[in-house]
Amino acid sequence: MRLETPAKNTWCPGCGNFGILSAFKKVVAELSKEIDPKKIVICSGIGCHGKISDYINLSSFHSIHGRVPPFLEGLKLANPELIAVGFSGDGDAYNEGIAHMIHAAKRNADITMFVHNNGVYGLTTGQATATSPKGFKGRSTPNGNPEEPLNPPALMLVSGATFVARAYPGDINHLKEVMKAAILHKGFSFVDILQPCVSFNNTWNTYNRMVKKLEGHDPKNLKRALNLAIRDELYIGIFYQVSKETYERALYMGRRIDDSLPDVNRVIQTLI
Ligand SMILES: Cc1ncc(C[n+]2csc(CCOP(=O)(O)OP(=O)(O)O)c2C)c(N)n1
Ligand code: SF4
Ligand SMILES: [Mg+2]
Repeated sequence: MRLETPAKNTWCPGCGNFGILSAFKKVVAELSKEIDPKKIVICSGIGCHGKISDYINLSSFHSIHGRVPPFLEGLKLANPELIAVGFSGDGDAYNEGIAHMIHAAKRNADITMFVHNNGVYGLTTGQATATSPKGFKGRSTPNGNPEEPLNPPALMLVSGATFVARAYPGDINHLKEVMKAAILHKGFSFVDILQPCVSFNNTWNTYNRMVKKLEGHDPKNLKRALNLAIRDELYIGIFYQVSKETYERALYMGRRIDDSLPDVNRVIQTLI
């Protein structure tokens, strides 16, 4: 299947989004050997990251700012057979839509969220977001950001996410493996992707120096996962992965007969 689209790519040369797109295309190509790609539905938020849905030939939606999780949750409830994959920005996921992220994690919705975390509102040209470092100078913080940044993996861990990882487009093969594992995970999977924005927050050199691949880590232990998330070293890999009943299963309370493609009306009937 051809994954390219005719859309002109308008990301800045050198943007970390290229690596994310490239890794995701590799994941889709690998999954297509086992899964019909027509079952993969992607949804992106508002921002530079959001253009990814124009650049890959899959069923796709461009949602409103911060609303990727509830969109995918609805999609998944209507048709649990679909594989629901979200792309969001740090402003999109950790500012505008943070409540949706927390509740999707809490209810273990069977969706995947990839967050292009560039620590800045990129499309609107450089305002500070929840993950901008303290002291960050941008359009909204000319004298330096007075706030400490949020820690997304730690937040998602305590919110109930059953798959939490960090990855980096400077290592596309590793990113591809993490993205694939996240998509294959049953339940809420979250990957914070350290995405350099060459125009407004160029972190390539810092990340190349600081990023360390996780080795020999047991992802079933929540306390160890939290310990990794709060450390100064930037570990990449799967911090946490456990199996737990998904929101969709719990909601249908076993009333659905099997996992085959449901007739939407029949599913709605089970809820009434
Ligand atoms: C409700 C709402 N608020 C604000 C905006 C303006 N807006 C458009 S893109 C954007 C920045 C997005 O930043 P981020 O989610 O980090 O994505 P990036 O551009 O960095 O990929 C903002 C604030 C909007 N479109 N909708
Ligand atoms: S502004 Fe930043 S995030 Fe947006 S395309 Fe350019 S480098 Fe990428
Ligand atoms: Mg951003």
